[in-house]
Amino acid sequence: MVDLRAQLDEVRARFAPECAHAATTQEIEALRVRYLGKKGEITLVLRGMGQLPAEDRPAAGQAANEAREALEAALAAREAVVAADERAARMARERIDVTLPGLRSPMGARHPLTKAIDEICGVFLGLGYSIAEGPEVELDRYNFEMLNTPAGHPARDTQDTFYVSDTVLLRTQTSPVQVRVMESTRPPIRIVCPGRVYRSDTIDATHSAVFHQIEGLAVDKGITMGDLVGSLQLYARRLFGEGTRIRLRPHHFPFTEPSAEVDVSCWVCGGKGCRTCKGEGWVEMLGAGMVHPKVLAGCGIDPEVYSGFAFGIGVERTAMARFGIEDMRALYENDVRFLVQFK
Ligand code: 2NM
Repeated sequence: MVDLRAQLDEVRARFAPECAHAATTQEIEALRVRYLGKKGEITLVLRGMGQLPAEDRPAAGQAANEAREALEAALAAREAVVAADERAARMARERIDVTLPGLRSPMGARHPLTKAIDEICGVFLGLGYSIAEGPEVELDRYNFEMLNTPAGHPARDTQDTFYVSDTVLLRTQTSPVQVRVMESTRPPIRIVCPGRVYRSDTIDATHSAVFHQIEGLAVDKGITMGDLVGSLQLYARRLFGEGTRIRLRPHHFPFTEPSAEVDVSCWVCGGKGCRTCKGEGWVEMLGAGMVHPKVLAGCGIDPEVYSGFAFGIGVERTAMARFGIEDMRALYENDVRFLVQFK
């Protein structure tokens, strides 16, 4: 009995410094196996119990249990310290600096053509107009026939127009949208029709086969050329500055009578003559006219009762003028270095 207790004390004495120096959870686990495992030191001492007299066994058992519990407690205490140290070391090692600046997504910008469309439409929305849209692949009937542009007219030539079939084409203007609205709506009508149009043009600094137009239309009783001039005057002032003037030169369009080309006084020099207006003092900006009675009648609107004016604005031309862009192709190349200049 005395012998067994001495053995246990000897084991505990060896265990104590080992436990105190165990530096990792693995080392602690190895100690646990070596001292408390199935073939561990304590277990080996307990094997000796069989040789003890029966009356000594309970006390010996109790001593062995005390030793086991003491070792367990020491291991658990050491494990808590080591695990805390390991955790602290790992936290330090895996530390993430959340104050580092992130990766910035560069801010995009609206395309200059979109900006021009929004600005132009905005002026007319402010005058009570609505926006109307329609198909880019159109019937020849809406694009030409109903706009008083009969077969044989030079505009209908395959040299100028992309045909999909004999009767279907890519619209060359957005006026077919206006025809569709006039067909389906009773006056008063006040609409602007922005959109993509197609012409079989050779591409250069001022021409593209795909470009954008905004056409406007006002139809009501008693609409006159004076309304046309006043509306376009207001439009020019809003877009190019309050001092801007307009002038009308007689022209011909099949769908309007009378028709005019409309110039805007140069927004750079104010009309004195400069590089932008090529010394003219005026820059050609749009086409306009009073809707031809045949066009109104074709859409079921009585030209004896109603009259209207219409106009067409080139979006590319306007964007180039407003933003000082010299080559139209820059609008289609989508070079970010160009586009970010119009934030
Ligand atoms: C222009 C010039 C003049 C125009 C005419 C019509 C319609 F449908 F009412 F007949 N829409 N757009 C028009 C008139 C377009 O573009 C240069």
